[in-house]
Order: sequence, then C-alpha cells, then structure tokens
Amino acid sequence: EINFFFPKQRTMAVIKPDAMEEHKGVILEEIHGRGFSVTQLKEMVLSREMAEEFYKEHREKPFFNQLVEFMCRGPCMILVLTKENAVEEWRAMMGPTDPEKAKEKSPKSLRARFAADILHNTVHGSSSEQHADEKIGFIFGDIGGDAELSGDKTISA
Ligand code: RTP
Ligand code: MG
Repeated sequence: EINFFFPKQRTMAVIKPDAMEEHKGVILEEIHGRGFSVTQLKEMVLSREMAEEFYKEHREKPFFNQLVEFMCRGPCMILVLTKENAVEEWRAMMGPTDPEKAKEKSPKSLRARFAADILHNTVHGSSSEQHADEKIGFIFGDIGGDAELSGDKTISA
C-alpha cells in the first residue's frame, strides 16, 4: 500500500448577512459534501471598523461604503476551510462575483442560486493563500493556525 500525502491548504469562507437566514444550512452541507474540513468557525456581527479592515483592498472603490454597511448589517458566519487546493475549489463553488454572470457560467454555483445582485452575493472566499493567511490571522488570530496542515510545512520543535 502506498500513501500519497497531498499538501492541504486553508482558505477563508464567509457566509454573508444576506444568506444567513435562508441558506446557511445548505451552504454548510455542500461545504461538508465537497470534503472540506471546517477547522475554525465563528458567527458574529462585524463592526464597521472590522468590515472596513476586512475589505481594505477595496477602500477606493465606489461600492466600498455600501459593501461595509452590508457586511455589518447582521451576523456573518466565518469559516476556515482546509483541503487540498482549498482556495481554488471554494472560489469555484462560489461562482463569479456577479450572480448574472454566475448564472451563465456556473449555474450550480452558490452565487448563481442564492445571490440577489453583485453586492449581496451570499459568500466570500479568499483569492489566494496569502490573502487567506492574512484574513485568518485578522479574524481568528495566528495561534495554532497551521496545526491542521500536513505535507507542505516543516515544523521544527
Ligand atoms: P469576495 O471578496 O467577497 O469573495 O468577492 P469577490 O472576490 O468575488 O469580489 P471582489 O472584487 O473582491 O469584491 C468584494 C465584494 O464587494 C462587493 N462588490 N460590489 N457593486 C459592485 O459593483 C460590487 N462589486 C463588488 C461584492 O459583495 C463583492 O463580493
Ligand atoms: Mg475578493
């Protein structure tokens, strides 16, 4: 028997306030169904300051204020998902930012099925491993973050 160890990767997923009442259950089921491990989980109402920091790369965009207001209007669920190729796979499950585009390009995606418009679009996902590390540190702190990863990091005692 030969065991192959594929490096695991972490990504951050957020169920946004528009999806919390009606779609949280099915989104969590699909996350588990695709084989992601949920290694951290937090449900919270973001403060304005936290939402601004979370999306700081969009500070200059015309939609920034609306985005921040939307993100702190009610509870979010924030998850760390761990799996091989987690960043790309979670982005694929989400679909494109704009649900109209999502309906054309990936009709089974979460945004195609549940998002109302380009702003109220159901879920967030990190766009890279670096982006994931930064946001996971911001929301959960850095303690023990890599303990669930195997294969891609050398841990020295
Ligand atoms: P996210 O960061 O939330 O996973 O979304 P994304 O990568 O697909 O899209 P991004 O460009 O990072 O935009 C962040 C969020 O800002 C809102 N948005 N509104 N009104 C607009 O034109 C517009 N464009 C973006 C969305 O909530 C988007 O997910
Ligand atoms: Mg983004």
